[in-house]
Amino acid sequence: MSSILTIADLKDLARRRVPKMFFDYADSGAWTESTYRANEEDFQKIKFRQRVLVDMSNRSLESTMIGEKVAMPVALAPTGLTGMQHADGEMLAAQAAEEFGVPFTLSTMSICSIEDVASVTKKPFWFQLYVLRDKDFVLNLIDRAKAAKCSALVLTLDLQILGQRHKDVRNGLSAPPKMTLANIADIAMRPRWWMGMAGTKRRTFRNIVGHAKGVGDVASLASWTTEQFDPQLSWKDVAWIKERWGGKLILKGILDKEDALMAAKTGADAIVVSNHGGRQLDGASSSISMLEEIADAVGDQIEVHMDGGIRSGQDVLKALCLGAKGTYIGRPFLYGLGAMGKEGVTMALEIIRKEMDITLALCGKRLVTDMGKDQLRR
Ligand code: HOC
Repeated sequence: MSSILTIADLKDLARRRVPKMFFDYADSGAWTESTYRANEEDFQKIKFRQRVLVDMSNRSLESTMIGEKVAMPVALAPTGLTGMQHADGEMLAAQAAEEFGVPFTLSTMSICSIEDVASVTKKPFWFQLYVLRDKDFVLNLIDRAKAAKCSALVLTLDLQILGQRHKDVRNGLSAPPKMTLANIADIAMRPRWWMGMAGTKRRTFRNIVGHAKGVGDVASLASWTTEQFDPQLSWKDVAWIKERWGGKLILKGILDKEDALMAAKTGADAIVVSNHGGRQLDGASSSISMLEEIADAVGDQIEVHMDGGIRSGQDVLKALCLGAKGTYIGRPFLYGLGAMGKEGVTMALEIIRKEMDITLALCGKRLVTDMGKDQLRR
């Protein structure tokens, strides 16, 4: 579609095609959404240095994340309820990422299961883990990820209790949606969405079957989280999770230097500087504003990644300049998925790739791996 040039264009289309409750779920932040907004706005405060008359031929965006070769240092973030943006959403997004050459991360709170995604992909994907109180269930999830040959475990540290997202409460979020008159009217206007959903059996959380009792609407999602997630999760738990997993481990949800120093001591392979897309602690700093301090403190001990607020290839480059080895996009790929399924996810990745490539050239660089602090106007 030639009318789609930016992630914002995909967002507009997704808004029209995805039922309001699920579009809002992807798009919302906690409480006043100030951190959600800051994640995007703070990128705009960072300026590149424009350089001229340097060789800009043979450019490359290739890099590595936790030792894995990537077509560009942009992974698809773990996002809950992805299969509600579009039928079979996690399977389609994983296929798009695989074809593009970037990592896909499946959320514990996905609609499609680990096994569903493994059945439609050839290369390993990453699995994101939430730690429930029921440790046997957690061990089982880890073993399922191993059996599916996932190549990294992404342990989320910042959601043992759910940040309140007002839009979800007001919309009465549930997966699948309850068939109220308002929902029927809303869904009826989105034929692509409901025809897709009618054609799949994957309409609720398939990773947590057996623990899904009460997962119906957002009030119960919140109370379910409180009941099921372990509020005593501590640094000690990272050790047994790491041992059981035995593979590459990424700790996601670090926003403070002291926590970053603790994370580096665990022997994990990477941290993700993240505030959960502004969906947890409203009033926390934006991820990009914390990145440099954290990367300076631990970048020589552990690989540093970041997520939150990336809406363009330029944002990715700014994060790399400030010390990230890799980045994650959540909403940009969800907008693509909601707008056009797998093709939309590919389109989101293409948009970001093109923006990165042109910006790299205009900054006078050939290799994405050469982008550093010297490329920014401070
Ligand atoms: C049961 C609720 O990471 C988000 C996701 C998933 C959280 C689901 C927990 O919405 O931020």
